[in-house]
Amino acid sequence: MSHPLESLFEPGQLKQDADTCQEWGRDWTRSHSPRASAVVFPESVEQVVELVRLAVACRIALVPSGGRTGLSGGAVAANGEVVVSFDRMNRILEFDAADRILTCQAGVVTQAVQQRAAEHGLFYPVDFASAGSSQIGGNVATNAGGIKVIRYGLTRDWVAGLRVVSGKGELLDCNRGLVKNATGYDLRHLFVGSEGTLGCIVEVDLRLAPTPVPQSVMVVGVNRFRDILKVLAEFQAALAPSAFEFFSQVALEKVVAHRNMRPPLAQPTPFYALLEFDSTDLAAAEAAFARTVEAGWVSDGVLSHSEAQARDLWQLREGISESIAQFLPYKNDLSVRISRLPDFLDDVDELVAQRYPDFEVCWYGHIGDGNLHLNILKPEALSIDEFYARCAEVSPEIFRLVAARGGSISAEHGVGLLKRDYLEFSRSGEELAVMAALKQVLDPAQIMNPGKLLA
Ligand code: 2HG
Ligand code: ZN
Repeated sequence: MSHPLESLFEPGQLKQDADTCQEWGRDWTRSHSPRASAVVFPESVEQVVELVRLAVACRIALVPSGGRTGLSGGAVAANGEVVVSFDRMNRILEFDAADRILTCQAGVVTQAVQQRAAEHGLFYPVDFASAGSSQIGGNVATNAGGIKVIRYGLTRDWVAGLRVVSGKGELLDCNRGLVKNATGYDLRHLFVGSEGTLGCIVEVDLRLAPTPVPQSVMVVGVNRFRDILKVLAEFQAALAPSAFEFFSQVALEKVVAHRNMRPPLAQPTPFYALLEFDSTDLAAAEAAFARTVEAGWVSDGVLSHSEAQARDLWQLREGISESIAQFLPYKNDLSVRISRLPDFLDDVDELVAQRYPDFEVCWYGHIGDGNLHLNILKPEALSIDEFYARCAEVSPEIFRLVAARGGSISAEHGVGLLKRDYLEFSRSGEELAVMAALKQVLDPAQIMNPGKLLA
């Protein structure tokens, strides 16, 4: 069947078969069924410009799509949209040693950037479990965070420049890799985290960091939720961790079973904290560990003595999401300021125990950033629809707790389809109106990822 966009593409660059539409029409979420009408694979910036212009003229909705590892449905084409895949715009274009900037197309996989940085003796610090398939354009569109935010910040902090095609088909060259640029609104940051609703990110200039010294990893057992934050404070007073993660015993059991691993400590504890730090700070870390044991916060701990051991310990945290996927979890990705975490944790814990007495609840996350991943696992006996409906009933109650402490209902996974109708818990009416007005300027035909982020 011919397609209005066909004239722009070579054969094989536009696909309409059911398998492709199914595969490229969804991300890692499973709550919405994909219903893409076609998938296009542009190969150049010019093609993206032409594509957007024609889509505006024909009123065709577009869903920009990266590695499709998202967890909020931001890249799901559920309403007959055309998916714009960046899989074929996957070249690293340039490296400038003086600027320490790597320029790449949007479809470059995160791990390829990390590897190329290492080849130049430098370091790309944004990292997470899906780095092997997520793409830079998607990372920028969602301002991806991950496991080293406590030291290195989010994707936003490493974007030195962006080339984007707005929803009107204009090519915008934002910031051009400058360190200093006080010439008005920084449009680059408007596109970071815009989830494909303002245009397509086509090229990115990424800043690279100096390579850190080798890192050590420590996993400690913690009996009480609140004490995890005391442990964090103790270690932060002694050194600068590059990661401070936590997970619960439930989470540990799932990952250990799924990956066929041994538990890290001789005795199970309700919670675990995973720390990563410069191995040159080993003595300071050991002393801080001793103090946390003495204070009664930490029961036991294990330290990596090689890179392989460090990787194994990391698996205990990084493998959780994948290991619970089989339980079709209902996901929450919450954040509050660190200072408000202890009370917030108590509130959420109480609510969850009350409202989900019969569900298994799996806690983990980037506790050092104030970010909790709260996953509710589906009991086998319940249908997915029933399960999601029951969880959705509780969501506003959780989000009210988040709002009461000035937190965010989506710390790092984005809004997409899943969190869209709850955005008012984190953003004011005035803010939402400004966001809608900005979208109207950059995407007046409303063809860019409609229905995501904003209703
Ligand atoms: C992680 O931190 C990811 O492991 C996934 O952000 C979180 O699956 C999740 O809820
Ligand atoms: Zn995470």
